[in-house]
Amino acid sequence: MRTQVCIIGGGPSGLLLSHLLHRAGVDTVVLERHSRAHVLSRIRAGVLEWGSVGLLDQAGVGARMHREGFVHTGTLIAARNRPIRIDFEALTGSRVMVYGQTEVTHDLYDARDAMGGVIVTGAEGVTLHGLPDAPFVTYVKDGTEHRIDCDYIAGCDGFHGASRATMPASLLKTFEKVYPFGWLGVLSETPPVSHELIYANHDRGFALCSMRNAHLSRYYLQVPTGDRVDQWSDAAFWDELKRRIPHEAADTIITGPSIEKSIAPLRSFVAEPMRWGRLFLVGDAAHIVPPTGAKGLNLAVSDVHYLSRALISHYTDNADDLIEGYSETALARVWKAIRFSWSMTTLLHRFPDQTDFDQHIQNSEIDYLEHSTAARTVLAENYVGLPF
Ligand code: RFL
Ligand code: PHB
Repeated sequence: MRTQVCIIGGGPSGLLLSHLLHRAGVDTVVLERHSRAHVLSRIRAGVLEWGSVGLLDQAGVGARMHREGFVHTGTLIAARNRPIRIDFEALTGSRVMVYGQTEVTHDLYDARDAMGGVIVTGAEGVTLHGLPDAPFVTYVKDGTEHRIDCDYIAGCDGFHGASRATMPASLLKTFEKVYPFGWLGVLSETPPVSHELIYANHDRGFALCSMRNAHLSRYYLQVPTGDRVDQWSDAAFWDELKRRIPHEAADTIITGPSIEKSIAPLRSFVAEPMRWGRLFLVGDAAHIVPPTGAKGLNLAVSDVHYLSRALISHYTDNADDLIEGYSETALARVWKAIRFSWSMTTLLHRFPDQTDFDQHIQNSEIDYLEHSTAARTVLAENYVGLPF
């Protein structure tokens, strides 16, 4: 088989890249290790920056998002039982869209199907060859080995994928910070406790109230590294959540059985560069952020913006300057989101080694946020998303 761009990974970044390229007349094949049902069962991101909304619209996949998603013009940061409203609309003129990653991925699979896009699911043993100059990819499907010759490879295969691992260690520089806690997430078929997200800083640890729709809520608790899901009964989860969120929310929250419960570790990670000859890294394959800033999926989307633009310029105008600049351009935006996600995480969590001094700094930062429009503007501008 031959294609122009072989895309490894059928998550949101791989599918969106494939769709944007196909609409511009560039041929792609997507290789996904898992089944479609598996990819669609992963409960992950919930918040889209307005720039991500725009790119999904541009790709022609925004109709259901605008019908079923929720536009949020602000969010609440609560500490010591006092919610501070960050008014995105007033502070930045922008907003965010609450629409689950599962739904985005669903819409992208439907759009790929409608255009006859080639997505190979259940592709095992995906291996990249011939880099940096003459790439081809091999994989095994149903016991048979296949080979795809291509001009370029887009590594959209997440943190544990094959693409980054193929880059020479002598070229790759990585930066990492592992946080000493994780997030325990619960999805429940209950109405959300608040019509805006609540990020709660509490002596017992961080908590987040989020949502998927009017009947589906998503909640998170900071838990120590090493905690297991089976240590957390539903009752224990709700009790702890109620202790950490503002009293008014705790008094009115509707609880119910969890339909999904999982623990995610928190880390910041960046791999540089994001290009090796004809291989590009995109999304979680190149960088990870702690979820506190709601940036992971949005960074994957902004990488896709830069890369699709570069590849379309190569195929339509024979110009390679955007390809040459891809890594530098994408990384400049990535590091700003890495910084913001780190600062939100530091502002809102309890660290095991936090001293009284550290605690005073955190308290005064929150105090500053409450009383300074400038501080709230900085937070809002980053949360709704810096421009592409
Ligand atoms: P994905 O989604 O991991 O997709 C990669 C795909 O590649 C496949 N794959 C392979 N295929 C073939 N061969 C191989 N060798 C392969 N190895 C892997 C995988 O099966 C998979 O289908 O990466 P992508 O597309 O870059 O998308 C990134 C986002 O998924 C991620 O950044 C977000 O989910 C992060 N995230 C959030 N981001 C936000 O923008 N806002 C949020 O509110 C938000 N909340 C979250 C989050 C992530 C979380 N967890 C669990 C990690 C909340 C949580 C709890
Ligand atoms: C979510 O709804 O899953 C979510 C929302 C905001 C975050 C992280 C996760 O910062």
